[in-house]
Amino acid sequence: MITLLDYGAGNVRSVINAIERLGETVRSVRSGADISAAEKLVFPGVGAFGSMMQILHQKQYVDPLREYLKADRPFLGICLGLQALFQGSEEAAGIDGLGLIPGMVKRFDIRRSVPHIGWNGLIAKQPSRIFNGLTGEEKFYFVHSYHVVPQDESTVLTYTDYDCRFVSSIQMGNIIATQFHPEKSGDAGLRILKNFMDTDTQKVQPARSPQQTNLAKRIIACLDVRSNDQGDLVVTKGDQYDVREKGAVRNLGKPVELAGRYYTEGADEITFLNITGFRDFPLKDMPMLKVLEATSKHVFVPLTIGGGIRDYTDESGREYTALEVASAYFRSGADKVSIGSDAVLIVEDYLQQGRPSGRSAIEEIARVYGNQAVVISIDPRRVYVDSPAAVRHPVIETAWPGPKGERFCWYQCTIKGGREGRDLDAVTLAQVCEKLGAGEILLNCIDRDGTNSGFDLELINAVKSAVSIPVIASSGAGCPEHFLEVFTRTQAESALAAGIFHRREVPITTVKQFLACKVEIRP
Ligand code: 1PR
Repeated sequence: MITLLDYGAGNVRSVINAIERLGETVRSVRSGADISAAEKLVFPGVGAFGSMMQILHQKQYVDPLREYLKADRPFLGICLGLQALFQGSEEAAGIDGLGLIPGMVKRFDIRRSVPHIGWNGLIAKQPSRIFNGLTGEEKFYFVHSYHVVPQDESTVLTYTDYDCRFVSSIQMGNIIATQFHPEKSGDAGLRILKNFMDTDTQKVQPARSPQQTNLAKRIIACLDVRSNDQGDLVVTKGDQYDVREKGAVRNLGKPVELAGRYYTEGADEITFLNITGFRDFPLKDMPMLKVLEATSKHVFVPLTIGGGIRDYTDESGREYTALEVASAYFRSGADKVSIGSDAVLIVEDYLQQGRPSGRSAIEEIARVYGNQAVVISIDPRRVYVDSPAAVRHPVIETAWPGPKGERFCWYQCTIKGGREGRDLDAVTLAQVCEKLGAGEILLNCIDRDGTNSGFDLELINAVKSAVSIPVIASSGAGCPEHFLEVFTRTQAESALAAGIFHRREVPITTVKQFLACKVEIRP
């Protein structure tokens, strides 16, 4: 029996699913007494440090938790569940942590993108039972902007490199805590969870511990989902966003099945886009929530969901906030939500008012679930112009001139799945969204979508150089060489594809085999 400290902040479903997959039962903490009675306690912290500590205090969990830890009983902290063990965090000045380990939690002060999102390795500093069965070459999924800085090294279990060397897990007797997410780290992560639960397992060093680690470039499989004309929820795929062929919506498979296939083939992350979310209310008949629930039972890599994340009033006049919609997705197994159309409207409002509203979906969701949980999906289209002076948007000189030989273009944002162009460019959108608290950009390109002609490197370079958050390059992948191109000619942290995977033209395994030894990837 595993006791789970769920304080209601985010996606604990994945942790429950992972533990259940390993044959254990999970009981959630309902009172401080449950903590005291636990045999093995798992604390998957989610969200922001300040709100986590406030909720722990409100629920009167702090004292029983401190007692439990002081008694050196089996404990696994994950992400914020590691940070909570320290004295405090730069994320929440003046708010004390549990103070078990002397030291502080600090924000990354580095030249690379923050949050640190993706798969990275571990450098072992002491033997541990959690290394059992691992080779040492595995990578694990991280997503965080802050890292722990203990006063001395005695508790350090592993280090990880990301422009600096930081502590990625600690061990102190029976207390183990990781900055990475074992529940989102595929088979290697499940192995770590199992090793934690098997308290009799011996402490070992991994067979090989790397001298240094590198963040892997991520390969993401994207499933555009909508109802077809028969009312079935299907994975579809458009050509430049047109998903109909001979009048009917293309049907490329069932969402849960396909996600399972991509997990097995080695996808580093899976994204679902509910492409008609702009007109349907996602919480109405809730098919996407069911898709997420079912997927997260057998897919142990990060899941992102997009489509329809905005404020909404239903037929009976009941109002829902974007935060409520996002919360329903997180509870169903999503790790990140992606906001498309609403982000454009939010940025338009910001530019008009000259300041943030403080209440936009981006700000609200980032405040509760953390910046890393908010992805902005941009659907831009090229607009060619004769000269940079022709428009007031940032313009690039392009190597692919327009139909009339125009040498310049800008990238116009669209909403409602590309149906409506707005007077806003993709670079400005990305910059403002970062300011408002977005943690990552999913950069589509309508011109390249479904064309198999390669990613729009000019677009990716323009947006990537304007922001300091990670960028997912999307649209146009047709062969493994396109992934190499996007990873060597742009700074994009990850690349997403749909059509080539759905049609089995190029499996994910082939992309990874091709990239191995050329760029850092998760094996
Ligand atoms: O606006 O917040 O409701 O979100 C709607 C979401 O649905 C947005 O993220 C938007 O990108 C997406 N979407 C809307 N309509 C379509 C469509 O195709 N008709 N799909 C659509 C976007 C782009 C990618 C695609 C890549 C890779 N599709 O998802 O997977 O372009 O494709 P490829 O590798 O085959 O070239 P909101």
